[in-house]
Amino acid sequence: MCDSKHITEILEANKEITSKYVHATSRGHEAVQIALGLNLEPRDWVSPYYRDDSILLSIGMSPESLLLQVFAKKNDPFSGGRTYYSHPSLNESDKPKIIHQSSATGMQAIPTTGIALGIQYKEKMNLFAETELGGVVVCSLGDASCTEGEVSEALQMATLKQLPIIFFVQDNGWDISANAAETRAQNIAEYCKGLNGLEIVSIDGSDFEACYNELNRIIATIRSERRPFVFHAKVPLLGHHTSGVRKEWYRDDLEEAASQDPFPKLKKACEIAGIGLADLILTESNSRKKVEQAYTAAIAEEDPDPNSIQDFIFAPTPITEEQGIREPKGKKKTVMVDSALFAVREIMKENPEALLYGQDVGRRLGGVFREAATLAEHFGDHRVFNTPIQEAFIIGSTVGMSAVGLKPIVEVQFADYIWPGLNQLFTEVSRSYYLSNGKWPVSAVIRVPIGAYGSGGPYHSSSVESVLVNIRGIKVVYPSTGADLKGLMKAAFYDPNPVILLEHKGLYWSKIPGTEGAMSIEPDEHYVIPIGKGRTIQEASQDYINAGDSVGVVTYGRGVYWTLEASKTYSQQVEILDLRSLNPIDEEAMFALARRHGKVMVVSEESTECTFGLSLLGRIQQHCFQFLDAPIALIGSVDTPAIPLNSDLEASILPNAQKVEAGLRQLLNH
Ligand SMILES: Cc1ncc(C[n+]2csc(CCOP(=O)(O)OP(=O)(O)O)c2C)c(N)n1
Ligand SMILES: [Mg+2]
Repeated sequence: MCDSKHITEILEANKEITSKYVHATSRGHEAVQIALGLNLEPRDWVSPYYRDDSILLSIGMSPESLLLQVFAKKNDPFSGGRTYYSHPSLNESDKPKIIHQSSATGMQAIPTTGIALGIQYKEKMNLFAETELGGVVVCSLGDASCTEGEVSEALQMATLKQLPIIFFVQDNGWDISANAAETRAQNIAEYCKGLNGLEIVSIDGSDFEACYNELNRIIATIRSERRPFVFHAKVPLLGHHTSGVRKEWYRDDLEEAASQDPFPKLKKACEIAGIGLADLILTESNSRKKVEQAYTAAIAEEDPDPNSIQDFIFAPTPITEEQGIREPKGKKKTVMVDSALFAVREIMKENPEALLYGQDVGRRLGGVFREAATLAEHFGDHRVFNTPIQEAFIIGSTVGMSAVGLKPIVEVQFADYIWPGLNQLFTEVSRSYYLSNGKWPVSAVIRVPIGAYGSGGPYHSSSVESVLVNIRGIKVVYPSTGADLKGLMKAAFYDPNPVILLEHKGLYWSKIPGTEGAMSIEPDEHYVIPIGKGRTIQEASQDYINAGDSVGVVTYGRGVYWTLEASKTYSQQVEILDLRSLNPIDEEAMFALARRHGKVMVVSEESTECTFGLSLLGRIQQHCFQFLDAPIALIGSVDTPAIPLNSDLEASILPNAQKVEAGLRQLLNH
């Protein structure tokens, strides 16, 4: 507690220097944080938030290691200078583990509950070593963050599934400058009363001994009973909200807060317990010296190397080449949706760490497209299960699942409903590997049925790839055939990074005339396609190419079929490249195509404004300008906020073979 207090004091005394990078400290919250940290073991997991530096000290981090983060130094043990003070990520064998912690308040609740879900699964499947059994997960939250929607999703799941987790809430009554009276109708203990099966404990968080004993009891209970708790601690906030937001600007309760300072309370308790004053004074002065030395040492450390900025964007994947048999002999063609089903079945058979969850994927239905049919029967309800309507949980929980060594395959029911999960995808999933400086890649396969088909209407038809490819740190694939879907699904599974699999619903059964090509002979079980490799679907004849009378089309998804149909008129003149992966992208194949033909068309189902398709035009122009003989054409949907329901309206908005054909004609005539 001395170390923690002295860190706050030294940062404050040197604020001109230390507030170069924003930071917050635990001053006032120390007692309950240390009570927690001292009760945790290496088999446990904790997600501290930005005010939890006392948790970090009490699990064994040294003041110097923390101060390295204040100055964003190279040897900051959490992120190597990439993220702020007290935003930990830790994977050391002698301490509780910490997944990457973002700054977004409350957003750690879902990834952390994902850890607990993963632990429960591993216990059921006997996948744990003896020493890992009985681990407890702690999700630390500020009181104000508890009003956020995602926290409710996490509480719901933790309670529903009876997970071994503590929601550890430090209630200082403040949400920066907004107070409890204006931001909540009740505190978290009152709020959680309606959750059946969640035990709630409220406590004075400034009383170290009471907190220690209670947490000791709760943790022992969870180790044997495997069920969730809310631990609600009332605490005073004694320091500033952060280095940048100063308490004297708006706080009206400073005197009252000071009266609850846990530091003199602990000192008094020590005295009562018989620790001599001289010992206490010595402890304090030793701590002050230690923190001063740590401060001086940390400030003198090296900054990170600017050449390292591209380290840890993606973890290396073992799948770098196409392998296995794409078209085994003697097999009949299957529809695309079945290729996906067979791929998942093979994956789950081979890998006990694989599990599948999402809405309606469980036993009763097996997915609204029957894309997971029979999987629950095959593998059991613990491996294939329904979730509530919680896209944020579905996506964000993969962070925790992956951290405990599992390989989750999850599903968002329709691309139109990925938005509630987008926050987790951006804030947590995509940045975990980069901001933890390579400690926590997130291995997840996220299946997303996408695209317009058969009057799906405005909420079941959208294309969303432009938004997804803008999120760096995730891979995005968009296969157009069953064989590609199977090969890419396998590659996604063995990839240590998050991969979004966009699966066009109109291609699932090849019911749309002209999309029969999406059906394919099912590749064998070893078949994999490296992510980032396109495929030539159709070649042009060399004579036309030599005569400068050919076009190269770059497309993906349903665009492949519009282009195939349109190019019937110009047989031999049109080469089609199916990208298959949208991030990373096969630039090499795309640029070679542009150089070969000099005339290029991009076809996509999205609109032509501010889209991925438009960005392809930019890339090709940037790299192949001197080879181009005509402006690059872009065929996409008419630019509207949604796809209307009426079938004529839908058809008018979407590209089609005629539109592509007209574009090809124009290009060839240029
Ligand atoms: C999602 C999100 N919205 C807004 C912010 C800005 N912000 C940072 S701290 C904070 C208040 C959080 O209060 P609380 O959870 O009670 O924690 P405390 O700082 O009081 O310990 C806000 C609004 C943020 N970091 N994340
Ligand atoms: Mg607060």
